[in-house]
Amino acid sequence: MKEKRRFDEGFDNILIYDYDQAYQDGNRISGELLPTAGNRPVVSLNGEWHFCPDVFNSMVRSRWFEETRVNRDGLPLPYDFDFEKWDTVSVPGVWNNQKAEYALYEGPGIYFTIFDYERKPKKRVFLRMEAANYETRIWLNSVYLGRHLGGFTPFAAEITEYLKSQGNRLMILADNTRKGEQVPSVHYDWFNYGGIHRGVELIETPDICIRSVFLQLSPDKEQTLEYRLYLSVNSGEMIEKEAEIVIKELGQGWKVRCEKGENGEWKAAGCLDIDESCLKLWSPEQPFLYHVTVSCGNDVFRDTVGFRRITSQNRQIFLNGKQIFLRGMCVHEESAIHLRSMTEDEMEETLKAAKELGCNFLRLTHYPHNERMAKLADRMGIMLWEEIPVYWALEFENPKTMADAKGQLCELILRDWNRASVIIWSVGNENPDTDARYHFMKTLVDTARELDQSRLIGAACLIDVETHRIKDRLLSCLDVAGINEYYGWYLKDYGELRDILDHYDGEKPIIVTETGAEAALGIRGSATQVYTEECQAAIYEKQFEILFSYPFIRGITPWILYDYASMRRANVLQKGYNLKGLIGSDHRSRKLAWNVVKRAYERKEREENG
Ligand code: GCB
Repeated sequence: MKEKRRFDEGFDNILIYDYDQAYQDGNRISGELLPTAGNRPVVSLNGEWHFCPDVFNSMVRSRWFEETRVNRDGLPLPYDFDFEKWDTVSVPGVWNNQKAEYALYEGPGIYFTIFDYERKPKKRVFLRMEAANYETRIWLNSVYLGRHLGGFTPFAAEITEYLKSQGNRLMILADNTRKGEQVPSVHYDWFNYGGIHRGVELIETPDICIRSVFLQLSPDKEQTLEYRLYLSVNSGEMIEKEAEIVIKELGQGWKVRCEKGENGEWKAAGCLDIDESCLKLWSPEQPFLYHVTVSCGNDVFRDTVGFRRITSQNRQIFLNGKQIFLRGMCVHEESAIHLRSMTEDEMEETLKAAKELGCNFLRLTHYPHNERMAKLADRMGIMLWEEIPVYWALEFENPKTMADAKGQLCELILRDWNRASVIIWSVGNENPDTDARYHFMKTLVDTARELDQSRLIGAACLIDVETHRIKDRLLSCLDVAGINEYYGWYLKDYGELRDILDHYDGEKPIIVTETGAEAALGIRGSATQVYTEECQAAIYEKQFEILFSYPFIRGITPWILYDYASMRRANVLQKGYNLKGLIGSDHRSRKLAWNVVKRAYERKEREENG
């Protein structure tokens, strides 16, 4: 056989332009497989991994993953990699704060680890990643498993047939290059942190694996729970045709029948009768969670689920039939120390700060936050708005962009559809109302509705600042109208805001999804001097005075709880930070506006409760 030589096709791709093609299309690793771990015991792969920025895409271009060190005759070849000798970084973690050289790096980065695994007979093993930014490609023992797009949602790949008992070599290429076709695209107002910023784990299941489970009160039928159960079946013939759903605190269990759909997928879906008068409904005042166990064959999936109904009608929002007002704040996923790779303690601190401020609601902007956040919010009684990064200008006419956005939306919904705290799925933020964008967003709204009828669907829309009207066509498809407005800050005439609201003739309740102003911590002065704490506080006072006087405004989430990094903010005070936080980027120091919001929310809560 002809020996592969340097520059021969297939050995080294340095002379080929589209060397990457085989690793681009197809092989999509999606979040459908194990959107949550289902509380199964997992083997964590978190820890120190070897890392190397891959500035010239050598992992793929020069096929480093093959680890070729000798030729066919066993003679040593030169090689340019040293996976297990490279420096290490923490997984999970963003690479930006792990070494000074990585601080502003955007591009592909290679992660490498070695692990042993004690295989048990008849078990399947999955590699599950909670998120990595943005395009992730995985090789195990030199076998390419596929790629995933989207920086904030989980995905899993079955690795059963490639796994060895010792010395498994796992290579993950995480690439945070900003590209036009991506979601978000190239320009946004937050920091593009790189790396495997959430956990990596192995999950073992029997041949029949419960992929995901949806369980929630029927939005329109009383005394009824709706369930959907999706299976991944390894063997051709499935023996078990029944699954069991048990809700511990109700002392009730149901046997349900699994069927093979036309697409060959095993699933079960239907309704369960319950006595609703015995049910403790989930609410911020009573965040009660039930222990749910679902079993099929030998697989067991566990979850803690709160049951509640969220609806909107006649410009109002109702939780369990009771009219509510959403006292909220926007928040990015970024902590003072771990940046985007927040720890559970840091997430809990965020929720505690929101509660102290008087919030019952948070808008998790502008992308899916860590899966632990919604679990904590379930327990702590904070309602959530969850969003995908369909943000500012995107390639709305590009089918790849559509597929990517849809993929991220589905992965978020499958991951969190049992979280009672999540009351609104948002399909995006501030995109101008063009035909292409309308069709794009409408497809996302339809996708969300098809997957989940137990929540409201929203988006943060723009006001028409020329005509002073709220007329984004997308609003007709939504359950709640999110409106971003920065009167007092970017636009100065509060009269225009009143004009806009006086003429609102829509049927949907409005949530003011953004309003606010910047203030550099500790910079004091007069209320008319931009960037002073006084100026920010005065804008908040005025905004609350106006917004609270319109009864169809049923929620407010000002921008934003904490200052956060954004490279497009470079004046002498900002220094790479968006300073619209009520709290500084240290997550401790509060600005004057904190008290304005706290007082306003206390007053609002008293009013709403009569
Ligand atoms: C917006 C965006 C948000 C920005 C904010 C600002 O409208 O939705 O992501 O960061 O304005 O600070 O200007």
